[in-house]
Amino acid sequence: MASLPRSDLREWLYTIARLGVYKGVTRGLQAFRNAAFRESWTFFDNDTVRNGESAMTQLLLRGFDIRKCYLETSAQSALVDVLRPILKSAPLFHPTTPSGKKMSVRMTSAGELGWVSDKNGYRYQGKHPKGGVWPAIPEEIMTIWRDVTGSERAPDCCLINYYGEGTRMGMHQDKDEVDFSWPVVSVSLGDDALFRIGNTTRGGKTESIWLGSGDVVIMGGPARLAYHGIDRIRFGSSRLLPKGGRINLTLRVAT
Ligand SMILES: O=C(O)CCC(=O)C(=O)O
Repeated sequence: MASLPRSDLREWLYTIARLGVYKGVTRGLQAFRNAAFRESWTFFDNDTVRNGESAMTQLLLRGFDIRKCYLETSAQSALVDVLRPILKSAPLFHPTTPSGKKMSVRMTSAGELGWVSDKNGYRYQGKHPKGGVWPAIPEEIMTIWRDVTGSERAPDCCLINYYGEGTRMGMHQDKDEVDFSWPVVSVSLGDDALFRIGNTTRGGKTESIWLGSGDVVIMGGPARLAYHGIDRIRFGSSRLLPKGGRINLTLRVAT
């Protein structure tokens, strides 16, 4: 077997060392960023429940009640399965803002009402833009609402957002509902997303947190009318959705 010339060997060792330093620096930066975010998080007592594959952790960031790893992988896959027929009967569409700008995410809804946006404004309506009624909200999704809100009042809309590569959602308030005393419950499936949280008025300091597949966020009380948005997704970070990307469900009491 031919031996590697000394100069090639040196080159290899040098490359490996450089990769090691790069990895170390990246990990350090990530740890620093997590520590900086954590300063403003409130962790609950007994907040971590080991369930064999992940740890459910509950934390509070500016009133946003964030349940990390709320859904195990099998429950996430089961949700994707129940969403398939919904997406077939109420296909995703690209909404436009009232000023005519096309949103980068695609959307559809389940429930008595669906959220739509076009030149006539942001609103809830009883029919898909193509004309059909919205499919019912599956029981698997209702169960999450009941568990995290403890409320018997059912949501009448489950907005389904699909984030493909390079998509985002600008900072906004959810304020097309009639009664803001009901929370909005968000469920993340698929790729990681950088969720930004602001204030109840536009502008000011914001904070961000990565949401992963299976995370649930409850936006109620002081957080109900806080600005929030998705800056970007890490396309391909999860293998839950066959074609990649991220699905976000938001359960809302619209009327
Ligand atoms: O995708 C998300 O996590 C947030 C979605 C959202 O803000 C909305 O649908 O109003």
